Amino acid sequence: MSEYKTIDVAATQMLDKAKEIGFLSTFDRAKAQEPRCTFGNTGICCRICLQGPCRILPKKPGGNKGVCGAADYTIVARNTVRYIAGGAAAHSDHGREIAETLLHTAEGKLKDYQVTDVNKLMYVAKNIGVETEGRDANAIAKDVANAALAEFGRIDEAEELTWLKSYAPENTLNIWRKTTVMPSGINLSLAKLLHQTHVGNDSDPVNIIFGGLKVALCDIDGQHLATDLSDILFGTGVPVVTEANLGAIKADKVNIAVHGHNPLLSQMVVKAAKGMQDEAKAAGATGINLVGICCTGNEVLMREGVAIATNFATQELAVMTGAMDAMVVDVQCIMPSLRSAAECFHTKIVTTSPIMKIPGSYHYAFDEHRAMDSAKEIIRLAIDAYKTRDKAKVSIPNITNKVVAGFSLEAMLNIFKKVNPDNPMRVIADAIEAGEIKGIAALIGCNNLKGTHDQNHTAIAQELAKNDVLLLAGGCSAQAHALAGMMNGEAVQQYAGEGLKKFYARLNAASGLTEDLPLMFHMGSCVDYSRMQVFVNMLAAEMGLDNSEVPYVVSAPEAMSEKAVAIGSWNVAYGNPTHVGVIAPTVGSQLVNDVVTKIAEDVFGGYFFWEPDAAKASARLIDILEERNWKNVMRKKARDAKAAN
Ligand code: BF8
Ligand code: SF4
Repeated sequence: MSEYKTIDVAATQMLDKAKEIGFLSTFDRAKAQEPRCTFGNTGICCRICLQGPCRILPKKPGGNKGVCGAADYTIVARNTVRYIAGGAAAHSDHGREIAETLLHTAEGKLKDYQVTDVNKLMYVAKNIGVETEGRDANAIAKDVANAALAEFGRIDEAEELTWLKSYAPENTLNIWRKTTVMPSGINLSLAKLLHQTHVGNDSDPVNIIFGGLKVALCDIDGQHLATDLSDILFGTGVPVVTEANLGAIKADKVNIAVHGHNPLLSQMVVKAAKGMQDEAKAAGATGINLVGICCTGNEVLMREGVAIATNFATQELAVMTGAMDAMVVDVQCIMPSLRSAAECFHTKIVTTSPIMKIPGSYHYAFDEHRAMDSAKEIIRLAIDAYKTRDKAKVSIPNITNKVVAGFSLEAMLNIFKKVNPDNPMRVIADAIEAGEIKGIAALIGCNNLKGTHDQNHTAIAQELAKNDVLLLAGGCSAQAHALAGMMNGEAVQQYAGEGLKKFYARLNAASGLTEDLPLMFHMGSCVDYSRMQVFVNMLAAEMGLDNSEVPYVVSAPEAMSEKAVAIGSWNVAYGNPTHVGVIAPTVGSQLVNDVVTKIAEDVFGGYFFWEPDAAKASARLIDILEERNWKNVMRKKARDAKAAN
């Protein structure tokens, strides 16, 4: 057993190397932070005004409230929804940048981008009510981009968010309307929530949580339009075969990692690299090798088949190989410590966003007007760095695993269509109704070194698969499975239960793919989770169920970021039972904790549960699926009996 908190053998090797050279990684820093402050851990520390920090000290006279009189439930609720605000701001700002680029592309202002996926454009346009008949692609794209941009600035509260309204089932929309969590504008909702939680404002925890849910719905809206518009610009993922883990970094090549979330530049890097192999050869390498980290990695994996180097917790370890020539980062989940890791080697850290700079690293301000030129300049920087690489410092773990990925919803439906051409969703509905599979689990979220890196991701996936649960995956969770060799057809034979194996055998026989389907369908980056929700919406419609009755669960075993809190919250509002493998900082208020883990179910059908133990979490997830199935059978019996009378 490794002395480090990771199950990844390649990561362990690089942590040994880090130790040898005296680099203190995030694994050391996580240890140094223990023990954590109980006030912060349970959410009862308030720093919203300068009279703070105020902590809840129940036994001290006057200490059971903050200086202003805020009780534990107010403080916990405010802290929680401010996480949601951070997450929704990040996702939606990402979406807004893509929308601007699509608009400028459609207006003919950008030479390096074009509408790549016209089918997706038509599908989105129709869904959101943009006229397509007899119009050219750029005119339609312009309207779609403008509709996306309109989501941000809308201030008329009577108007609803377009993407949300166009994709959510009527029943769900009505719940949101009744509970007044249906948003109109993203910026407005975010500003209102920050206002609502200012010192001396709302102290009603339930009202604060509902304000938070409204912003969580802005989060999925921003995510959804980001995915749709990225697909339009760069293409919608189709199945790809590649590899994952640090062995994807190659000693004889110029290695460039793309890391972060936004595909606008990384797509250009992939494109530019294809034409620059000779420049790398002239520098003595055998070519250019691109690898991905975190969600930018997922974006270029889905669309271009770029290999995965590693995920969030182990990003510094890609530098520790000594063979990483440049790491190009955009936004979100980029550790500031990458720069110090790079100092041990020749690696160039290249930041590209005006809101994500690291002191001492290279900054190439990304400009959509000269995206390709920027990509080429960055690649040349990497080639120059390669020339200074110290071969004596190179040690790359000889570990890679086969990955089958690229399952956009469209790609999945295409496979189901091979089995049932007229009604692809019936394929899943039949398997559930026949009891062949128990239901569906979405495996999502980050790494969190409060636990062991990737341990719970993989353990929960294995247990669910054994119990015939069909798995969807995204974000760093998907990467955990890929790194561990579980994202391929062999893993189905190794881990799946008999029912799931039978289901896969049917799909494989029909799919027409050269590779067997993998144990989990990698649906993309975290910004792409609307793909999973649309899948559930379609399945609910096919099975004649409300969303909150579908045997579907969500699990984020190692959630870490504010974005994860926002994602979890909209999942709950959508009716999805949502597991989080970290004890959330809501436990400092029994009331708030009960609202999000119990009462939420009565209102939305979805709820959170916190469970750091993988075995217990898996057992509960399976119980939930079984209970939903049982209720659906009972409902059907009651309906049939009524019809017979
Ligand atoms: O958006 S899973 S650590 S990389 S936040 Fe970040 Fe979490 Fe990874 Fe992607 Ni998502
Ligand atoms: Fe303390 Fe109230 Fe200020 Fe929070 S808002 S820091 S509880 S005085």
